[in-house]
Amino acid sequence: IHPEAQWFDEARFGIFLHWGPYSVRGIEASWPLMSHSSQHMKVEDYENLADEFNPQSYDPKEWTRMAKEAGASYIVLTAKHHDGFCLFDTETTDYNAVKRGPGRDLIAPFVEAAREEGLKVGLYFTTIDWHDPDFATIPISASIQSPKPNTYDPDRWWKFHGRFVEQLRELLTGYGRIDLIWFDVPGFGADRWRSSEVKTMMLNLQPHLIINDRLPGAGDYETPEQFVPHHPPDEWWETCMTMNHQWAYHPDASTYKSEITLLGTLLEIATKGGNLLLNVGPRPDGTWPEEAKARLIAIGRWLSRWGEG
Ligand code: FUL
Repeated sequence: IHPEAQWFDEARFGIFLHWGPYSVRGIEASWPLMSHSSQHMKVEDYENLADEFNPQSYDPKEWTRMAKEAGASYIVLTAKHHDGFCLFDTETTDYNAVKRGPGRDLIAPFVEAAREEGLKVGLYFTTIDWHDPDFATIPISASIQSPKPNTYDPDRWWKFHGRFVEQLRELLTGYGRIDLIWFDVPGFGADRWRSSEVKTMMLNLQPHLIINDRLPGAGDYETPEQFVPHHPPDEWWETCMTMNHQWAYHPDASTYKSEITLLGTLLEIATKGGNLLLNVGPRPDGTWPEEAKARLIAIGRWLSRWGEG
């Protein structure tokens, strides 16, 4: 581990953000593409949400100010979720924020704002890509079968993989310093992802970079999802958790956990030596739900009164 990656050891609290065209409908990120989803949408209808995604009130300085006020030390935004929509400008696909609805790169101002606020910057970047025409070649399991199933063809797989690597290169060269890449969905094993080569490339570009454990075989830390481990790992770990019942924005205020529950979770995790990556699903216009803001303010007040500083 690089000395400049040591911040993660004491990070304790980060804000996770799931935001994309799916936010327009208040549906879960990407999963409505699956036929078994109760929110199921046809691929074409789902992908057309990209044109309706028009975040007029997107103010990443306000986002990072709120994260700071909550007492967080890092912040992680979905650069690309499983639907394949890129919030950043990319040469690899037109299904991105510059070419579609927003008409601009949403990652650049986010990274800048976070850096200015003194937060460590993370980008969520999933391995699977249900938009890429060459990705959907391996039925890993019925639950993450692509909505556009194909039979496995190695040539096509490596074409997809080339774009996957290129997108990572774009993210690690176009936005200055990035502290963390948060991969998602480990599957197929390290060979299929050329994980060690990919990791080497990433560290050549940004030597201090931290990588979570969802790029098979390449991770610096473990990522329990939606629970606090009874017996926490000795090594670095981070629980990621929603405040309500889904990762993406949902208008229902009634499913939010209470302030005291969330604070209790944070304290339990801190006591066990881990970090909490607490999720907010911003609204499609770019603002944060009031319910989420109220909880973050309450956590921030408690931390500034009773926390270490
Ligand atoms: C999961 C994803 O499928 C969810 O949508 C979410 O991004 C969560 C953090 O990881 O595996």
